[in-house]
Amino acid sequence: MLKHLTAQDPDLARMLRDETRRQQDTLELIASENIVSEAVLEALGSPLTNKYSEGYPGRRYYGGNAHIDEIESLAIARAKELFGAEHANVQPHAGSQANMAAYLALAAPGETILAMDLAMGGHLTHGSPVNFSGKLFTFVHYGVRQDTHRIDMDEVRSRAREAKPKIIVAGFTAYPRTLDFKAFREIADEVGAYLLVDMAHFAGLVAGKAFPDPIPYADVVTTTTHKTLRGPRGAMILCRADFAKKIDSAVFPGMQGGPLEHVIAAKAVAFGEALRPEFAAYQAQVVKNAQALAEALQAHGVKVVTGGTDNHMVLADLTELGITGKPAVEALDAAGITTNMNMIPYDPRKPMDPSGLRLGSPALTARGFGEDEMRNVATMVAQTLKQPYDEAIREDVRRVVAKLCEAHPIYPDWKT
Ligand code: DSN
Repeated sequence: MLKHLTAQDPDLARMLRDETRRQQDTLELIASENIVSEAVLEALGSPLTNKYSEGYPGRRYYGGNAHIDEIESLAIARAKELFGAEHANVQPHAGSQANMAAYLALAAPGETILAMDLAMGGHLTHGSPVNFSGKLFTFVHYGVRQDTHRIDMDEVRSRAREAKPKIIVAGFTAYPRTLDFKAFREIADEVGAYLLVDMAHFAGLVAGKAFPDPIPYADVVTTTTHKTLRGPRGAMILCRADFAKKIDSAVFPGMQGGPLEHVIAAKAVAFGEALRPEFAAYQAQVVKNAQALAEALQAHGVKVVTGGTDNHMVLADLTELGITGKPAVEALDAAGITTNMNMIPYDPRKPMDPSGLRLGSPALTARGFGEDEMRNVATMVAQTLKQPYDEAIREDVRRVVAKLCEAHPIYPDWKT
């Protein structure tokens, strides 16, 4: 592996191997990350990166696209089959671009969009003032109830009635429960809004039938392809046939230039994998593993937001442990466990050192971890959070982490 890179650029080759080794030797608990197959990696590292193919299959602005057309058409066909969607655009480079294209297709700059507040579990592109979304559109937000920390559809309805948005967005980055798409649809219909579902976090669960299906209810669905869906870093947009032209024009020429066809090929590979029956078994295990993690953390005295999870993530509330998000991430990192700090609902602290820690099960489940191993992981997380600077505990945790990682290897070909 890396024969040419090692000869030509040994420094970079070393860095690449170091990162691959870090992935092998640590426990990845970031809820938005995953471990792709070697087949996905091969498509990503292919000569397809050389090609310009602005436009869409059969309608390109450059010659030489016969094979690229075949590849992109395959990705589109597989995406449609996987989600039962009428139309798919597989070109968005990332989730932010997918959301930008969807907003621009459905609303004019300045118009109103209703979405989940970032501080309550939404996303930067759901109208944060520092993001293009908050600068270009007028966002209003719903959150979660203070007593249950769950979305209250009555609140969504009253916000929608007040604001009369052009678009209602359903989707989250830090909410450990499912969404009621039927209720979102009813509210959208009542106020004459489009319903946009951003399923970036739970797309894989939807494909594996481990989460409610938004496709029958939404006008447009955006998603990344690299989270629970377990494909390459990138995104796509699914929509009803009557929105196809608007969505395609919003992506190109509206917002992007040449598509990344090597990434689109890798998306096709990942969609092919997701169409196999074992993918549903993987997604069911992702949820079971997150639930085992949540239960075991609570048994160790770590509070989790909403008291559990219905999806792939657990949001720990560190308030009662006397540690905040930033040192918690650093202590876990030092023990070989990778996580991210996160705001919890009604967090009195700031995003750079909030009161929460977000944990997820997709990557460890991809490595073959089951519920017993997740309970073991929960014990180590709890020990570290309670005694973050205890060297003996850190050493013990590191030893168990090393054993677990060795038992679940990734990318054996990349060692050399
Ligand atoms: N950065 C992603 C996440 O971690 O949830 C969202 O874009």
